Amino acid sequence: MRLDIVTIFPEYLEPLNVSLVGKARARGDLDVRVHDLRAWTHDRHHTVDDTPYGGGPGMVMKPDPWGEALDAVLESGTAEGGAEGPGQPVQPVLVVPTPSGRPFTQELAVELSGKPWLVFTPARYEGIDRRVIDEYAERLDVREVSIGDYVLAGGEAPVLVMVEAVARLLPGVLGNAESHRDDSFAPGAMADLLEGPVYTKPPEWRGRDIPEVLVSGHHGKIARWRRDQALARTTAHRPDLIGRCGPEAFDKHDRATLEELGWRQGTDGRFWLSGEAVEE
Ligand code: JD2
Repeated sequence: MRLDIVTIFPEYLEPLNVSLVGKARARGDLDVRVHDLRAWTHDRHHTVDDTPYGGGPGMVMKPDPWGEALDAVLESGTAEGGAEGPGQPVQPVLVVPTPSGRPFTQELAVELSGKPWLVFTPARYEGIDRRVIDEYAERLDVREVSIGDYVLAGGEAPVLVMVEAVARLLPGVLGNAESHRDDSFAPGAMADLLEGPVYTKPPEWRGRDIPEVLVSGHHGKIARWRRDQALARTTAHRPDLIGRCGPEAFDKHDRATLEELGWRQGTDGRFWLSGEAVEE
């Protein structure tokens, strides 16, 4: 997979040299190219921003540097050949981080991990002149995405987040293809519950033991205990995930556990939280 990132802060993307993504690059499984947007400015001050039309606070990124940068990046890769076969023109998916984008989810990470080429445009200031997105949306698959409901100062941290989420799904990158099936939020994972606690050696630490069941060797009981822990944690931190599940997501023991956690089943089979069951 090829990734291009255009930014005024190339050094912000240094973490892409480390750990899972860094190793995937070193192996040649990932071709990451970081570009300095200011290379496509032509004035003495390498200006990338200007005041907003209509007034208001802050600055907006000028369309010209972005247009020249994106044209150059697209030009550099449109004859590489991908899933369509060798020599076929490959077009990237353009991923635009913005607080007003659609939520970046595990489902989108899975979809993007199947693409041969992604181009990211992390902006600063109040974002990029709208005409740039409209222009490339006529030629490319453009995804405006947000990594969560909080306001950052720019798109570089979201790019680090998204690249890590996508890269760990690439064949060979995690080392173990099985390892991501149970992820919280993986589509079709354990009914989309949060994961419960995990433990390792030593068996006693600062007077704290491991839950007995985990050393019992009883695989059925262990699976059931983990499921109950997942239901409890999801009730405490993300009750919305349980509320949105249909009744078929839960077996008889699940229903008993949910009832103990304060859930009641409505006439439509969905669960709702009665009273004050959420702790912490
Ligand atoms: C960004 C800014 C417009 C306010 C480029 C913020 C984001 N989940 C997320 N929160 N914030 C961002 C994000 C992404 C790109 C930019 N800013 C600052 N722009 C209004 C603040 C500029 C994502 N993804």
